[in-house]
Formats: sequence, structure tokens, C-alpha cells
Amino acid sequence: MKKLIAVVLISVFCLSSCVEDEVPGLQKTNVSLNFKHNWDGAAITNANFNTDKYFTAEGDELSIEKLRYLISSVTFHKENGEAIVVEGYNLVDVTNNENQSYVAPIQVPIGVYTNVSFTFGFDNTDNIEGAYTDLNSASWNVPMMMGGGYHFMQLEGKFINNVATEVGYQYHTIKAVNNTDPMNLVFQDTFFTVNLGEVIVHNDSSIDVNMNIAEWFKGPYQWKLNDWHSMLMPNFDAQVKMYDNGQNVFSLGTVN
Ligand SMILES: [Cu+2]
Repeated sequence: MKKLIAVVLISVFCLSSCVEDEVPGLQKTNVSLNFKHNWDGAAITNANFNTDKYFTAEGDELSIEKLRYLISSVTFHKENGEAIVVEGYNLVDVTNNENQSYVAPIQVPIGVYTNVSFTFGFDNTDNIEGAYTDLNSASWNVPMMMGGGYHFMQLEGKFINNVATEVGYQYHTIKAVNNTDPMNLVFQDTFFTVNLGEVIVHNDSSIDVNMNIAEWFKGPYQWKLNDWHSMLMPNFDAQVKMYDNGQNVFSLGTVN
């Protein structure tokens, strides 16, 4: 009888404490996304800012002085069609070396995902004027005359223009707006989904997300900084082309 009780006790103990180890599909873990940056493969950190020069597809020579962008709604897609949407956002700030690693605010089951995606910028549900105090204090807002809400990206620096003069550029992405008639703003969506592809989530997984900054200037529209370098936020056509060019800037890096 004592033996039986011991066996039962061990079984009960095991059922309550070992179950997660034995069924790895049920075990949840923290997952971090690490945002890394390069220019056609050459790694870029804020140590390269201001001094290093890069050449765009068009042949414009530029430096980078500032880079920050917002990503939101990281989503883990299962093979059976289910999706785990991680509500929340992260303002990657390369200039100040902040938020380049983003730990998802909820834990995710260990296992295989056919795709991990996130939104570049905010979709229309989340792009709420003044709603996020941390973004307000980071001066991330878009002025009301351009529709309000928030920036998606700020990339700034200097380039050499067609008369060999160094000029500042401000490549800011927002929801495209035509504000020719201030009483009747016309919008076009420019947030987009980045699909990283298949990811196997292990315990405390870290997923590298690479941004090739050169892609913003590459295609389908080969960016001409002489034509478009400043006042791009109220420039509807420039915003649509930024959206087009943004489709290929991100890729999946190392997953651990
Ligand atoms: Cu701006």
C-alpha cells in the first residue's frame, strides 16, 4: 500500500511539474526581435553616422545622421492558419542606440511558425492622433495639417547635390496625404506588412531583422535626392514611392 501511495504521489508530482517539458508545443517563451542595419551588406550602427559616406543606386553620395522607425503588431503565423498577434509597438532608434532589441510583450509557444510578420508603421486602427504618450514625447507626431497620427520613419543626413554642394535630406515616411485642399485631405495608406518567413521559436529565441537602408533609394523607383530631399511629408507622390521602395528593405537574419 505504501508503495502504491508513493507511485501515485510521484505520478501526481510529475503530472503537475513535468507536463510542460514533455509537451514542448505548450511551453511558452520570451521572443526578442533584434533590428540590424546595413548598406548593401555593410553593417551600419550609429558609429557610422555623420562620417561614413554611402552611394545610392542613383549615384548620390550621402551620410546618415538620424534613423528611427516604428514597427507594430508582430504576428506569429502557424501552419494551421492560426495567428498570434502581439499587440504593441516599438520605436527603433538607431541614432541613440535604443529599442534595437524588442522583447515581445507576451510570451509565445515554442514551435515552428510558417511566417513571422510585423507592420511597418501603424495601421489605421493604431495610428491614433496623440494616443501614445511615449511617442508624443519622442516628437514622433505628424502635424494635424498633414493628417495627424505618427511618423513611420525618419531617415536624415546630408548628400552632395548636382552642383557639388552638401545639402540636408529628410526622408520621413508617413501616411500619404494630399493637402492641396486643407479642408479636404486625401489619404493613401503607406503602412505595410513585413513577412520574414519561417521561424522556429526556441526557448528565449532571438530573431534578427535586417534593414538594408540602401533599398529605400533603390527600386522600383530609383530615388533622386536632387529632386526629393526635403519637405517630403506633404509630398503625396514621394510618400507612395517610399512605400513602394520599402517593400524590400527588411529581411530575416539569424534566428537563435
Ligand atoms: Cu517628418
